[in-house]
Amino acid sequence: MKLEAIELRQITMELIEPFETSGWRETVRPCIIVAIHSDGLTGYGECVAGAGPWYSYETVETAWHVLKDFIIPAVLGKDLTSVEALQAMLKPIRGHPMAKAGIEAALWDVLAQAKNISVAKLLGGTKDRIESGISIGIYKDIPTLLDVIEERRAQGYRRIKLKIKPGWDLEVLRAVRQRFPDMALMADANAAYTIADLSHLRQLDEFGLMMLEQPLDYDDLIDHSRLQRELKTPICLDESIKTPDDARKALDIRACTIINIKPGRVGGLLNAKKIHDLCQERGVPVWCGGMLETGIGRAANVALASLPNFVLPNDISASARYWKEDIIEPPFVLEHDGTIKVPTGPGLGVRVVRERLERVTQRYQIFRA
Ligand code: OSB
Ligand code: MG
Repeated sequence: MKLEAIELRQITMELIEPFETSGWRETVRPCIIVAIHSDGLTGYGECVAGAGPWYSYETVETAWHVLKDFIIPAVLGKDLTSVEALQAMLKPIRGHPMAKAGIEAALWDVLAQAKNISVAKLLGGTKDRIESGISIGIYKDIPTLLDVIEERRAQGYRRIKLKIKPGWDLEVLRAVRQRFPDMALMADANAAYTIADLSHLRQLDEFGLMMLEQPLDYDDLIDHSRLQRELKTPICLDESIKTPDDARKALDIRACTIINIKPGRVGGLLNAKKIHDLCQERGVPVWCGGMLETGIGRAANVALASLPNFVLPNDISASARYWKEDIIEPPFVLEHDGTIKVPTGPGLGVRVVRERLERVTQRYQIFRA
């Protein structure tokens, strides 16, 4: 398929409520929507780099630069029949996984449409619905947090992930456990601790957490391996796993026993699938993380999470958890059983509403072969 034109669009989406982690707070969500035009088809992908270098070093500015000046010139006008071919073309460009994942997702969408199948099917997905969990940020006090959890459970979310940090951890989890003794619960520190906090972190074992996500530094494997030896709670890595090789090394040294897979963080859906396959071979469960995606990125995440080894609840919540109005139709909704349906239509299986997309666009550029 010849990549005849590529569009870049920086958009800003207003979150329904602020999202706060151990390291940053988001009230609006900027991202880049990539569109590929080929053979009369349009494929969409979302680049999840955000406002600042908080979660990773990439930002909307760095991603725009790398897409415009390096990635698009490398692929524009080329005839691409596989995602592997795209990956090979982008190999000389080091790092910048979110920028690469944005265009790669658009190619998956176009390739699937050309075959008249869903991205889920093209990836090898086997599920018709995926388990939906919810990630709950840091709030001003514990009573407020307990009310938020109550409300989310009433909506049908069956697994709750709480953001933690030093000073918002033991007391919070104790209160949550007291109120919800049997709830599926996990915690995500976004790298807020160090190995010097070992004896403090050992106290988390009393809460029966499904897992503790990314307790230590954002690129560490070694200290996590040491920590996992000392904890009963399973460690799940997020930030530290940037490539399939990272995943292999992490499993080899038992730096974690679960992996959170995010296509943006690992350079795209193909690498995400490779990590899934590796973990499946080794009997390691995975789940799909989130980056507060619009419906475009969410649709790709849902497709990914339809692969068989996504056996734990995902950070893929309903559109309404994030946005007043999503940029796709129909929006993703939570079913009564706490799942989200995998779209079956061609490509991403959702319709991008151009008029809504245009309304939130801050910056636009089109590149023609
Ligand atoms: O660490 O998983 C994370 C959101 C933005 C950046 C990092 C993370 C998150 C979340 C929310 O936890 C996931 C979502 O609901 O999209
Ligand atoms: Mg995380």
